[in-house]
Amino acid sequence: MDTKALTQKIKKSAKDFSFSHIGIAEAKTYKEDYTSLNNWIQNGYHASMHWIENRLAERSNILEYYPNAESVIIVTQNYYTGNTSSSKGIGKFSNYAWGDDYHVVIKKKLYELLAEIKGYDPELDGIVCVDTSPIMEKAWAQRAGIGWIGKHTNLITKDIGSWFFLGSIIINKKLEYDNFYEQDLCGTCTACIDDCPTGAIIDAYQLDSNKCISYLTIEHRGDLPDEYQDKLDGWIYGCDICQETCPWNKKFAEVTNVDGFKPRDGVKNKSLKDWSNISEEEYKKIFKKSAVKRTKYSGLMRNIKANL
Ligand code: B12
Ligand code: SF4
Ligand code: SF4
Repeated sequence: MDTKALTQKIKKSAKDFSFSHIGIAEAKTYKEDYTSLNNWIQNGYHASMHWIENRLAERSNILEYYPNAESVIIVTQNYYTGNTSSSKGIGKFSNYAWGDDYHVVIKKKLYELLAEIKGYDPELDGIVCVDTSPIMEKAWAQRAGIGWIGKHTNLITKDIGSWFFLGSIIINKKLEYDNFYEQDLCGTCTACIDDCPTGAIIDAYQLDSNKCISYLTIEHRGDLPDEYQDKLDGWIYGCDICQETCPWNKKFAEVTNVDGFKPRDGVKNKSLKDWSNISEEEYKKIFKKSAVKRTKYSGLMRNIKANL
């Protein structure tokens, strides 16, 4: 099958798995990935996420990670459920964590997609990545023509805003490539920078994880630094403020077609006081196969206490 026909078949298959967007970029070394990631690490903006610096070489050069890589197929999966947890006294969870663990949901679809496209060419091989693989997913999505990286540092699309996850399949076959997304449609807006309660977006397109509530409530281990103890603003897992305030989401957000992302029983509208009384057993039951497991029971209890 020629490159054009293979590309078309892959795009058609991805659409059948009802991803919101699909784009394809050429897998090669982009020196700017090393420069931006290395600068970010040198400034200490990765905080205690040493797993980022440990795989700097692979993360900033796809050929170090997967030497046979020729093409990166990027998809987006909308997770917006239309729910927010904004009432006072309620424990707030980021939209993305209301339901089933997205790593599992998206990987399952991508493995099925990979199996299908392997059928188009006996020599085609590839790997599936969702979040945890050492690649810079937002940069690849911009190269694959899907959208632009906003000032809050998340990828935004013109049609549905930014409430989506990114996933990819790296394959060993050349395809036809989409054009880099050149436009930056943030314009003069600075809403995300202005509304971030901790000043974590230290400059446009620059996030200092040390100050970010998402980092503090999910990735940080041990006690919260003193200066952030009373700044969590009700968030007990993740933080959505910079996305909630973004005009692209206010105008264009669409509700997801994945039922599994909708809020589970017992997660929505629970007061901080009720959260503070849940046992480890209850925690395990409520968050079975949920991304919230990442912060562990002790981390969630720490976050709840800081908000009381
Ligand atoms: C580490 C990480 C975090 C860290 C650091 C965030 C960050 N900005 O990097 C923490 C824990 C804080 C975090 C939080 C969140 N994360 Co996160 N995270 C990642 C992860 C694993 C790596 C990101 C990375 O490489 N960072 C390194 C630095 C160098 O990149 P950077 O901030 O993007 O900054 C550079 C670029 O902006 C670059 N740049 C590139 N292009 C351009 C263009 C211009 C014009 C300019 C000026 C700069 C620029 O310059 C900057 C560095 O100098 C990715 C998954 C993956 N494998 O990629 C998910 C990922 C980025 N996270 C995701 C999500 C959903 C979130 C949260 C929304 C979750 C939540 N609600 O709590 C928050 C959002 C916080 C925020 N404002 O960014 C999604 C984003 C989807 C999307 N629409 O973009 C991803 C892609 C996971 C996934 N598979 O879906 N995350
Ligand atoms: S996730 Fe919250 S704390 Fe982090 S940059 Fe966005 S608004 Fe600020
Ligand atoms: S809030 Fe404004 S500046 Fe921030 S990402 Fe959205 S459009 Fe860009």
